[in-house]
Amino acid sequence: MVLPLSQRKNPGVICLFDVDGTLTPARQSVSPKMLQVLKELRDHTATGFVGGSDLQKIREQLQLPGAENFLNDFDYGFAENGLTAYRMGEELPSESFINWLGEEKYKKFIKFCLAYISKLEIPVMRGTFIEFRRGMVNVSPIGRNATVKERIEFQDYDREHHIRRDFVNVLKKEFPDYGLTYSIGGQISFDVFPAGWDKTFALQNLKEKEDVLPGGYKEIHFFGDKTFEGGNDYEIFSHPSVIGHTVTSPEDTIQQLNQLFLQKTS
Ligand code: M1P
Repeated sequence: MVLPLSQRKNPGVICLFDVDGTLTPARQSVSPKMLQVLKELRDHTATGFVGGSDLQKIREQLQLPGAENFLNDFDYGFAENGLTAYRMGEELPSESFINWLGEEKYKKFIKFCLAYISKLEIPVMRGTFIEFRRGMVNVSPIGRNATVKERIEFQDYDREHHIRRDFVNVLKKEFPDYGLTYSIGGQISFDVFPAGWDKTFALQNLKEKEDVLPGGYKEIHFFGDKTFEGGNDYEIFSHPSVIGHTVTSPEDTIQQLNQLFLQKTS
């Protein structure tokens, strides 16, 4: 049974988690051990995930085959940096990237990206170079259809040749007045969204009524692996209301939770 927020061992404390590299290996499934730790943690604090990917992809990663709706395993679920938001399994109102930017500006931007990608010289190109999402657009020079092996190879290639970094710099110069933020969060792509629509966007949904959680949240912890400047966890990690924790892998996340909240040695 899930305890009401006010009856957790540390009421007013919440732990938020990035998904890729923090709760799961990049684009892979969560382990049963991680799910067990998160379940135990929920007796101590409120919990939530804050992923850059859309809900469908996060579901593929956090919901094991045959399991019930994974949104019920967390108090809050934030996909696309919080543009899609759930509280206690119920969807909250959301925003959209296309409404914010407008069709004409969006088309100009996409055409430029596709033209730029068409001129790239990289070892492998697959399909789905641009993915349109509710709260952002995701741009991938190799294409989102790349296999796990091709992803890793691209990531290594990109570390040496800075394909994504250079692409982002060109976009910043080409569209200086668009008010966009670029975030290299994963292995093969970067996310583009309105300035301020980074993971801090999710924080506005953490306001609880006095009768549900007297005094609201006093400590917001965030765990992420891309907490460096330019990484997609950086803004929420360094937000003044947030206590940020950098992790190196899902195993490290478990270890830190054991030390901080579960009083276990792993
Ligand atoms: O959650 C981190 C990133 O995961 C994916 O990135 P990639 O496919 O490049 O590994 C994407 O879903 C991206 O939007 C997200 O930020």
